[in-house]
Amino acid sequence: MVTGVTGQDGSYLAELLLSKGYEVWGVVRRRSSTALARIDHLVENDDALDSSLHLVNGDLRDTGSLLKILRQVRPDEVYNLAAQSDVKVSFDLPEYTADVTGLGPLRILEAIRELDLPSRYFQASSSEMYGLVRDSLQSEGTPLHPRSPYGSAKAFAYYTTRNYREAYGLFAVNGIMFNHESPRRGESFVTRKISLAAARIHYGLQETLQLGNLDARRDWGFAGDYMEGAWRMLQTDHPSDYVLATGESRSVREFCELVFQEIDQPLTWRGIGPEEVGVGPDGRMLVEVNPQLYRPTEVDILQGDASRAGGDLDWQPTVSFQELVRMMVTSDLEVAERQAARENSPSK
Ligand code: NAP
Ligand code: G4F
Repeated sequence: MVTGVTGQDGSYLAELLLSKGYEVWGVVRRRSSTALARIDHLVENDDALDSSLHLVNGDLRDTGSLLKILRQVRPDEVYNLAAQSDVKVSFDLPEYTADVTGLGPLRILEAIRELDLPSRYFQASSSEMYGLVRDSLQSEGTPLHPRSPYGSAKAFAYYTTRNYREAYGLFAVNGIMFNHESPRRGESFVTRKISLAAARIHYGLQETLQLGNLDARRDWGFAGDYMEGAWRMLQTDHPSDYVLATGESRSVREFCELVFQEIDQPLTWRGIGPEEVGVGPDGRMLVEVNPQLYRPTEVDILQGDASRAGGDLDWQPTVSFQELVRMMVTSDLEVAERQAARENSPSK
């Protein structure tokens, strides 16, 4: 059972599980329009695979739906990837975020316990919980200091997962995942926002890119690698929590620089703080800072130590930072090319 199957991670995890011959039950919440873009290829290929993907209606805010699915499916493994996962949005929707991202996991764990299922449970925990970081490299033992309603909700879910393991003996684990990206990343997250904007600028569809804090640093890896790690965590003999990270930290500014290099528009930075802009080789302003995109409290730097996952799970990231940037820009150039073709089509 995979919650959040329509999200970035859910699509990679569903692919991985199907390739291993699993029968996958993906939980989908009700939308007024389809939200299946990321898994369309899996649904369509259903017949071509030995295993299969079933989609069921459910919502992390609705205990009854979770109980019904768990009772019907009796899954061997539950991957809880669903969340209101946007940190900035969590400041605007704190109660909603606490409900989905914090209480949602509790509802699933309580249902597993209530139904007395032997299901193994994976919780998508987040490096955002470290917040105001206490160690230069964050590992499983680093104290938590959340800096957003999202981080606080994830911390509640993290402790709840541990408590259900200790109190009731459930096989319940936290993957403490640092930022991971891909061409399927949601467009509001900074990496995808940059790669898509650069591609659109390349095709003349957009003039400039507005960003918030350019100095924030993140440990960015490839989403597919992190879902391999999630799967490995449920195949161990003893349930335990693991950090998944690359160990490298880069700034938003560095990410921007590499992306614009990929489209042959190397940036030069001018000005400081809210006045800072990034200009292209011909002096055109391509990037500008918009202070409205700053957060009330920021997580300045994240850099993870995944050596425990390396030792116990034999897990390593396989995609470098440069490869990740190239992968995202290549994909978004194709997206923007299609958008440009539509803009220029005579029928428009
Ligand atoms: P994502 O693309 O935002 O996907 C979130 C998924 O949750 C979507 O399928 C969404 O459905 C679903 N969802 C949201 N609210 C729901 C609700 N009330 N009931 C049921 N489903 C709901 O996130 P992601 O990047 O794949 O991340 C997956 C998980 O890992 C999340 O829990 C996230 O917080 C966590 N995480 C992510 C990262 C990262 O860097 N990506 C790092 C650490 C932890 P719709 O498609 O209908 O919106
Ligand atoms: O891409 P972001 O929105 O990701 P953030 O806040 O690190 O959260 C992501 O990673 C977490 C793991 O650490 C996940 F748990 C969470 O679900 C999500 O996937 O922002 C990254 C950084 C921030 O410091 C932000 O202030 O980029 C900075 N930033 C600068 N300009 C921007 C922008 N972020 C966004 N989204 N949009 C901007 O224009």
